[in-house]
Amino acid sequence: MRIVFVHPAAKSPKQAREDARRHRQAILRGNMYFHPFEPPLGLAGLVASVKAHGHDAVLIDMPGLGMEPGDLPRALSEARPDMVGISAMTTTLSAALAAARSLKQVLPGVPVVVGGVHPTVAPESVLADPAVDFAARGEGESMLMPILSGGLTRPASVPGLCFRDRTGAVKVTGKAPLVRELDTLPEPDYASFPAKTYAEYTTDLRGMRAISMMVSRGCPYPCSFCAVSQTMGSKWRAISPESAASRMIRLCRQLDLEGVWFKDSVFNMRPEWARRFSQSLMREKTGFKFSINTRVDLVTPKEMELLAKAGLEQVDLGIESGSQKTLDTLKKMITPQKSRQAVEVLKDLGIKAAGFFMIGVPGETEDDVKRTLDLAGDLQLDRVSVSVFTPLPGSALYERLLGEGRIPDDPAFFSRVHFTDSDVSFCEVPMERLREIQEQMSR
Ligand code: B12
Repeated sequence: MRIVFVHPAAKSPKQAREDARRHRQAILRGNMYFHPFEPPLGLAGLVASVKAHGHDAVLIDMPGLGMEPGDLPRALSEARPDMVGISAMTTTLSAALAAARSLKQVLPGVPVVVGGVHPTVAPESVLADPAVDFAARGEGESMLMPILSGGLTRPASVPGLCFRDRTGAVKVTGKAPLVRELDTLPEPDYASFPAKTYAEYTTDLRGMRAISMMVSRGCPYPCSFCAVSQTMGSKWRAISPESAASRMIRLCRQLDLEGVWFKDSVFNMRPEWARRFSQSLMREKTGFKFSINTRVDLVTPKEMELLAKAGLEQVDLGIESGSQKTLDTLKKMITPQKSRQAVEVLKDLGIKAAGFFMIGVPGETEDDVKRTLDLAGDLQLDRVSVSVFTPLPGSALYERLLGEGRIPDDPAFFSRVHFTDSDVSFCEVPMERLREIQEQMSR
């Protein structure tokens, strides 16, 4: 079987180029995420798994290739798929549906499966489009074996696969089981997308020629704005720390990188894992660097010192707010004081500190937002990302706002919402004012 995967682009190549140019100075000054551009690691993992099962797979990475939507039908027919698999986050849903329609124009008989975050949390909205044959809920690797052995003809036998029955009624099933041992999966196929293009972009974004890597899945924390526990589960699972170190080294050598950017939700969830990872890297003495995401309450001097010795260059922290009331709404289980301490620990060790902030959280007043502005100013971070709160399907705050009738009943809403470029306020502060403060913080 030959599967063609599509990573759809939320923006046209022209818009993406313009945004990249418009935001370049801000990015060089330390603003992350003005123009998110990152490799499709989930799909690259599925490509590797299909190949490991002895089948054939190709990835059409539209953002990475800068592909015009009008060129997709030809690319799809030239790729001669037996099945097309498209990935969709909430913000890329309309682009994913457009890709499904492109396929049906040229190869109407080829089945289309749409998977990823959005179908996992809202499968009905995906199957509402007649161009989509199946919506996949959960981790794709668990569905591949049954699909590759002909499961699309008996979809009820494939865990996580939602479909329409003979009467046209939508059948929604539970999520596919989570992969228990991540070490059993092959490494994502970095040759399936233009890795060098992404590495060049990261050079500006992080001052390091690097590419993203993920070594874990899942998160046990209850943050009310986040959807990760709904998609990847609330148990933290990781490949072995030794494999993480050796994969990192191999990738740096293959792609001629200075280091990697670990995109895991929480890199150092387990102290023992982080210790073994650091020791494995130090043993090899390669000098490659890395950066991680973590929580402020997981920044301890001893662990950070060890990671720094192994090459830790930058830590991205979920600081979010200077208002305790807002942190409680977000269920972050941290205090502004904890954030101050974490940044101090990093600065003392010479590790760069970056902070994610969020304004416009439901219930916020101008005073709450000002506290966030003041905290961001005090911390003197090396890099920041300032978002305006966006309700994400799959998160607890989304469910709450939906219950309160505050989510607009308009499917186009989700292609407009974007953390760094949003146009809807869910708090007491009007959008124009939030935008002003967002700009002030970013400066
Ligand atoms: C890296 C990342 C990005 C990257 C790249 C995303 C990409 N296209 O791959 C970038 C920076 C571009 C990005 C941007 C955004 N992101 Co983001 N991102 C992540 C992050 C940290 C990791 C994603 C990942 O690689 N996971 C690992 C792989 C293995 O999982 P996966 O890609 O979901 O794929 C698996 C399954 O979903 C499934 N699957 C996926 N596709 C398909 C297709 C088929 C056919 C099948 C069968 C299965 C399948 O199988 C895969 C393997 O198991 C997650 C959080 C997290 N820790 O997971 C947030 C996350 C996905 N992002 C999120 C959000 C909100 C955004 C933004 C909207 C934020 C913003 N700045 O405005 C933007 C969207 C921009 C856009 N252009 O649309 C949310 C999504 C919530 C939602 N309801 O959609 C998440 C869950 C974080 C959160 N806060 O809750 N993101």
